[in-house]
Amino acid sequence: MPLYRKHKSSGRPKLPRTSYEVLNNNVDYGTRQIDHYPRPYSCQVTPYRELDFSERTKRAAQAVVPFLLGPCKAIFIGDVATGKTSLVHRFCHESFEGNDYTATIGLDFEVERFQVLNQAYTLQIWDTAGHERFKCIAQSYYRNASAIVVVFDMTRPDSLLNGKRWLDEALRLNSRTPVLKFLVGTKKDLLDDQALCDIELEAIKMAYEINAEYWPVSARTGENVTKLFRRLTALAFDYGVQRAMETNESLLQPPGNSLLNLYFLRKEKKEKKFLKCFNCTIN
Ligand SMILES: Nc1nc2c(ncn2[C@@H]2O[C@H](COP(=O)(O)OP(=O)(O)O)[C@@H](O)[C@H]2O)c(=O)[nH]1
Ligand SMILES: [Mg+2]
Repeated sequence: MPLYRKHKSSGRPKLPRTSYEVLNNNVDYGTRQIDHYPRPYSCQVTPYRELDFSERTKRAAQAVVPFLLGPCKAIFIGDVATGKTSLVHRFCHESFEGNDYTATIGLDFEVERFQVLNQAYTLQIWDTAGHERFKCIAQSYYRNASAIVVVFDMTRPDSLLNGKRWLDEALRLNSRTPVLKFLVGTKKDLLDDQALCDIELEAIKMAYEINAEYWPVSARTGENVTKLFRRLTALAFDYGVQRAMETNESLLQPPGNSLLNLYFLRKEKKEKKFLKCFNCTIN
């Protein structure tokens, strides 16, 4: 039974997303619109220390012509039954199915559309079973990921240790740089304060070791789930725009123009206009 309701309930909402009304718990369901840089769970446990979108990203997003930034591919990895599918399901469908999940067969992906700084941006969320027998799909699963989310079950410390192995494998098969890394502990609702403290100490150590941003979440209650996804999307957008500008990738519609070109073109136009006016006043 969801603890909130959408303002509009007919079918899956289209862009721009409707906002969500929190009814009786303290979970921020947020929207798919991101205007400010979302905060990390802890400023101490993140390698991504920026407090705001980069100036370049902000200027680019103000471009009048909407630009086409490739989607963010976020892959979720970790031991079986750590809660990957539940986490993705909670974010995409705003519900928790309890024990009704069957292990994901092969892989599955969801697409979520965001508006970041008023630019359309797509998040592809790839979820896999993590069974060794699906290793043959691993290559295409890991390839070209902009974000890697290592998921562990906070009630099972062994799944935290295995997380490093999963990440090494993903980094070996994914040559894209930079890649954003998150370490996400699930099932927070099952832990008392002491158990949470104990596992968080280990998780924080691991997060430093693998250079990842740490988040404890619960798919059951929804705690921190939307915050995590909004943070991931904003970071991926920011890094994606900067990467595109550095590599002069084509971002604009119609294809063939680069974001940088747009700036130079607009700057040139402005300068020409200014010259004209200047001439007018002289004449
Ligand atoms: N209490 C609790 N159970 C969870 C949570 N997330 C997942 N589970 C349960 O953990 C089991 C495995 O979850 P699933 O999402 O299938 O794991 P996956 O194999 O990593 O995709 C299921 O029985 C879920 O109901 C959570 O946040 N809290
Ligand atoms: Mg699964």
